[in-house]
Amino acid sequence: MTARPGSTLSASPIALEERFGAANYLPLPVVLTRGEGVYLWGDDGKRYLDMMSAYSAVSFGHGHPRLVEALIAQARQLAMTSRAFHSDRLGPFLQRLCMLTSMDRALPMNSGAEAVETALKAARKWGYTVKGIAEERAQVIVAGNNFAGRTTTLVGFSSEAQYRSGFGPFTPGFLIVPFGDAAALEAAITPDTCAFLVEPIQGEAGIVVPPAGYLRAVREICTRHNVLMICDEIQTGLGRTGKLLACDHEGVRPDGLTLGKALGGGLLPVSAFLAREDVMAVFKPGDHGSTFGGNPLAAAVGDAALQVLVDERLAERAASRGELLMERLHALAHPAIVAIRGKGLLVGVEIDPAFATARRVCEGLMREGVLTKDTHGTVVRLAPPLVIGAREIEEAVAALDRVIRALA
Ligand code: IF1
Repeated sequence: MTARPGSTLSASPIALEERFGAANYLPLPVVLTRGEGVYLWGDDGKRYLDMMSAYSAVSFGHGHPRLVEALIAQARQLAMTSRAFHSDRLGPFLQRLCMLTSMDRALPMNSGAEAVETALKAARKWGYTVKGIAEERAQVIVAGNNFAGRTTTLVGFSSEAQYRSGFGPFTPGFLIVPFGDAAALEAAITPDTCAFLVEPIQGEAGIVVPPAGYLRAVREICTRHNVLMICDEIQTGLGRTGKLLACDHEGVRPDGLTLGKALGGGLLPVSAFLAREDVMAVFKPGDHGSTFGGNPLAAAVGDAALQVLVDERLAERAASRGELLMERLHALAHPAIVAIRGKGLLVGVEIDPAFATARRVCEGLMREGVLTKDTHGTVVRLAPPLVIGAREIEEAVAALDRVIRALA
């Protein structure tokens, strides 16, 4: 069926996606039309509890009034200028970012992948101009089962065959070591190593928490070998794990940090690469950029999001709600649940594949009015907006209990 230009098909939204879109996702069969707080509504009027908050981009809940107000006010005032000029919004946003994270400087971008690409460019140039690595020889070490985004460079060091298949050749200069193994990291470091890029808790890998002390050990090793420790907190940052940053659980300050997702308040893409003075100093005018990076609208919303995060004590809330969620999940004690992992409100429930796929559990949850996503085939992700109440946590776990019993 080929639509003539200008004709509009009266087909359903799903049919239109299937006819005119790319099949790069396999969404659950639900068409969402509205969101408010922790709830989403389908086009059939059914209400759903959002237990994945758009991969942690909606930590503040859907349509947070203070954030929507900041978006509207700024959109009416000034939205886009490019960085060819200053705006009154960028400086205060960068200041708040740095003050909150104790990092020296911040470079604003849009998507998480762009923030990680920025981090890699900074690390390499720091390697050449500060550490003295020979040109074109810089090596970045990454952790197995990482997820850093979908660009060809980033998938080039992914362990996931599907993320790489058909997209080569890939960017050289990356080395994979096992996640959680500080000794393996140290053994892999050479004089050409400029950085170690690591998620403090691996999201896509199935919510994998490293052994206690791992991040402190990495910090010590990187310091001793003059290797930049770069933490990708795009998924774990901004209160998600019960602290402002997941690194805070071990009192570790990285040399570089990437943020994204919730930084945009669940309203628009906002990300940033933050770094130590001498790392960010490698960027000279014209070295790096982005059409939308640091635009006044993004800066205004990002600044408001950081204020809401602090004012509503959402990191602390994620810690206490996360404890309740973990406690209720462990109480299920169902043989189909082989593991429960996570920290704060970033939780993964591993389902025994002999029992059911995580996708089937998510389909069952959808029928129960709870929306979430499976990851890595066997893990059901439970990562609700940080504004979730205790009652909604209880409801979500009760729904999971019903689904697992029904599938038994
Ligand atoms: C998809 C999950 C995956 C990320 C970390 C960078 C990025 C992400 C730690 C890139 C993005 C998203 C991408 C989305 C699925 C989702 C995801 F863990 F959050 F569930 F894939 F691992 N670093 N994660 O998690 O940020 O460019 O997307 O803004 O690609 O299917 P982005």
